[in-house]
Amino acid sequence: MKQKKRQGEERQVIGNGGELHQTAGGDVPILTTQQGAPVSDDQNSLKIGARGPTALEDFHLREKIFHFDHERIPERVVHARGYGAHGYFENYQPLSDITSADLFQRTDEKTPAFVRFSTVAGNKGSADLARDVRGFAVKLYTKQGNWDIVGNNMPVFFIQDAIKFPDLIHAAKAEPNSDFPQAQTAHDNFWDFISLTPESMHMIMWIMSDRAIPRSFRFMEGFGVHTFRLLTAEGKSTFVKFHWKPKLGMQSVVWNEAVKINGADPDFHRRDLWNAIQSGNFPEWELGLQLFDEAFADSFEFDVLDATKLIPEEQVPIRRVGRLVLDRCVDNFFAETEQVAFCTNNIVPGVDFSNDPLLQGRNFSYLDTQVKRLGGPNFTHIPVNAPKCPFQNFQQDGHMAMVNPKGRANYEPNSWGGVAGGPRESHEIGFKSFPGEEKGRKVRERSETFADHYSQARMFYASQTKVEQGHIAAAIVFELSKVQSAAIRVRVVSHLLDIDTKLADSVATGLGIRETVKAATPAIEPRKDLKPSKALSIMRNPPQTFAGRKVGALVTDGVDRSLLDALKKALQGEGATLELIAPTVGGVELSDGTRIEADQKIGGGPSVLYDAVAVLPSEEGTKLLIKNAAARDFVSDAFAHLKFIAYVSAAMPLFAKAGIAGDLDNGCIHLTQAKDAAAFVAACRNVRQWEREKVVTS
Ligand code: HDE
Repeated sequence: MKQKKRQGEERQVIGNGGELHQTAGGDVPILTTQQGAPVSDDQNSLKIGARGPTALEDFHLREKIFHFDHERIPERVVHARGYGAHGYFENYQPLSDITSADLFQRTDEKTPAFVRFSTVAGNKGSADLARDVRGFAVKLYTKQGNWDIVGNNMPVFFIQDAIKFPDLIHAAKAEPNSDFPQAQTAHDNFWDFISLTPESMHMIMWIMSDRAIPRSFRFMEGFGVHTFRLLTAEGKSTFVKFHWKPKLGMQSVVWNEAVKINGADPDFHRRDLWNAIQSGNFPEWELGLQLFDEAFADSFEFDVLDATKLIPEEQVPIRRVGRLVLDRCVDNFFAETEQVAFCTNNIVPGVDFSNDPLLQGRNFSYLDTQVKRLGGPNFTHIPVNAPKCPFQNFQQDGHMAMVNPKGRANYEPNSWGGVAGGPRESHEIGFKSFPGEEKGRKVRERSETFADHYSQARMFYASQTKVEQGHIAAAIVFELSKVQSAAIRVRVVSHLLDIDTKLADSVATGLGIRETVKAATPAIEPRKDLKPSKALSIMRNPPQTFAGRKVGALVTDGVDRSLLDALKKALQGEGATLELIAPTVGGVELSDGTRIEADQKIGGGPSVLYDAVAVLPSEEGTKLLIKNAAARDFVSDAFAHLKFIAYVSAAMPLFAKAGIAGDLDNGCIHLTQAKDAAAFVAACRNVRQWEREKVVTS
């Protein structure tokens, strides 16, 4: 069967669209220099005699090496590692009663979008499963300009004032003398800063929770974090917080799994996004708005301008207004994902900023950082950054100017009249800021309304299931166990005491702290009356589907064909996929004598790469597998990571050798006939067998 060409398999010739008049045979174009001169020999530089010196006039050699020398641009100072894709936002209903933003005015209107997901601390080549916040940056190419919602997968942030951002990031990244650890906050500098910055405590609960190790981008929520404004055509303002809700639900990995995925497939998240899009399973999120007015803002327990606080969905429900679909991978990573320039200051008529001091600082930072990264003021001309609506103004020249305006008028006012005079402002259509009244002394102060640092940290912790609370404690213990200074470890525990004494106790025990730790003195007494919010827990919002997930089947020669077919069919019906892991990638012979190729060799496809596993060897095959350490790890890790496991009787000796035969539980489903495959897939909807955690961590 002829395979459909996947994106990226075709090659496009760069150029001004002229005819390809010279070919190297068939459709193959002739190699040229950047100037278009055909190249006769790309294997040898020009020399004076075969063993002589290289001639300076070898313009092809010089151009090729010069260009190579300049291939790198500065990586992003934060969010260096990221992955992007194209798609669209589809608006459900006109929202003209709350905003005049053009993209929200018409039913079912699609607005092109580009999204980049990222980690924060690691460099461009770091691994995907770092414990970290994920960036969730969305560029919407609206008909009235580009609107960037540069958000994260957590609704709060570490700090309240932009002036602390360089300190936070310096502390979080590798220590400057040693340049390690890479992409990890488990080191002294980070926890030193955190332990001296109580405003970070709410975010610390998030970052130590399973939200910081998502299964992939497709299973994360996104948040605009700050409070923004929406404005109607009449100038009426409503405060808003932006949310992205994943269609497949939320899912995370467990920590031990994350550590192993980083070794087995450091590109796990980007590969997942790429594969999902390439296979036509387009990732999707709904845009949710939390809308509230000044009266609510005044009555809310915390300041809506404080980015270390969230507004519980139970207090201000989320209105879902449209969906974001990612349906196209990039053609070129550098041109699109690396060069995309998100700026919080890119907003459109109908949206406005709030006075959140973090947001105000960001509005300076993003524009500035793009000039550094992309080399000049014309980064807006790069295709991924250019608006898809007409744009015209009197800005000109500079490095790499691609679209200087034509004509004489390059200033305004001018008297050249009509089209020759160039564009003019429009009070009716143009962007208008909310005319809020501002007054006050010029001060360097933190508002008293920002002083509560523990109440919402407690609320977040209280909103988690016991299992999730256990993960938070374990993560803090893990990180602080890497911190060499005992004083820092104790200082962190002193803050935990203000959040939850049981949490503080379990961390202190996990760290082996024997002294009595005194609670840190809070700036104001933390509240104990905040109700837990169900929406904050991943486990309290189960996906109820196994769609978009992947099962790994460990197979050998002699694997039962009818079981394998039944499994494949059941997974297909659910919208999930199956990969085969075999002794060689060449594949195996099925019970009926047919051959089937494998996707992975044992060892190359460890069970951490799958959401659930099936262990389907023949009796003969099992005899080989029990001698193979990677095969034993495959099953013991799947068990330890609480995965659902389908198995055949023939696999029992492997389980015995891996030390789990006596522990098999409800999450381990015995496949004896084809219809058992459906029961396995139904069980997989729960994603993990959480009850097993007691057995594997005791
Ligand atoms: Fe960023 N941030 N940030 N940030 N941020 C950058 O801009 C900054 C903050 C976020 O995929 C930089 O283009 C300051 C909060 C994302 O390209 C830089 C402050 C949130 C991305 C910058 C913050 C974010 C960035 C580095 C404190 C969540 C990646 C490269 C005031 C709401 C965008 C770049 C992409 C990137 C500055 C805090 C999200 C240096 C000064 C809060 C998703 O400009």
